Amino acid sequence: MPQFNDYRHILSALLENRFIVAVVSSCFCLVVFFWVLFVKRYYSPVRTKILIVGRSGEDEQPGSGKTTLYHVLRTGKVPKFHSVTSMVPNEGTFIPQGSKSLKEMNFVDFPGNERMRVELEEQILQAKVVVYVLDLSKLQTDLRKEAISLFEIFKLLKKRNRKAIPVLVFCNKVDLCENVELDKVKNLLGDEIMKYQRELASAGGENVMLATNRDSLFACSQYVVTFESGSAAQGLVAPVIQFLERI
Ligand SMILES: Nc1nc2c(ncn2[C@@H]2O[C@H](COP(=O)(O)OP(=O)(O)O)[C@@H](O)[C@H]2O)c(=O)[nH]1
Ligand SMILES: [Mg+2]
Repeated sequence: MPQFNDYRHILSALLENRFIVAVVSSCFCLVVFFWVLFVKRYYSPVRTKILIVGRSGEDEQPGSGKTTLYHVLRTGKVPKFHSVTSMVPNEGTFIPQGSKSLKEMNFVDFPGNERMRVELEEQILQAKVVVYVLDLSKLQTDLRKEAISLFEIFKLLKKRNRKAIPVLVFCNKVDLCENVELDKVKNLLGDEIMKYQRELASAGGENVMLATNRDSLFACSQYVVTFESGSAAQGLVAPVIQFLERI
């Protein structure tokens, strides 16, 4: 059996060889470097990111209200700006106005433009919460488009393998609607997404089956979806704040 002294001799012989010392210390530096990167990515404050997503305006139609919601959360006031479909995310760290218990959070109002898909994927991987803003006043006419948009978000969320992320579907513009029944909205959207994924699968698309039924579509190991309603332009965003307070 080799004795302690033998190991000491081997070690001092190795340390005398500068090449070996250089290789070992480079490896050590590399390991530390990757470890720091890993810790930064998975445990940094970035994970307090509240990502606001949803469809943007198209063909002269207004967007769902993401930027309005962002401003109401930030300032407590309804913005007096003309809606422009942006290609740049709005980002800020603040305590949402109207909350007594929340700490500072990093909010990102992410434009729903198709061309920003790669960036959206990156944002979703880093998010702590996703708030999907849906224009309830156009749900009947835009049901398929909303279903596709939400399907794409769920697909990206499925790529996460950490703890389930809370997703809020904020049914916005209730001031333009009568008799809002959130269960009905959830069922309508759920059925349309299921229909869409079946169509994709029968057209030969790969990896498009998100879920086999509506329940597992809205709650799985990667995300859990809650539905709330309100009106950003009327300053009625308390359900969003209460949702953030619960998580
Ligand atoms: N009636 C009504 N209009 C809203 C509401 N929220 C936003 N809007 C309007 O919808 C338009 C698009 O809003 P915006 O926040 O720019 O949408 P985004 O493209 O999703 O960022 C603007 O004219 C807003 O004033 C709401 O709750 N009710
Ligand atoms: Mg916007």
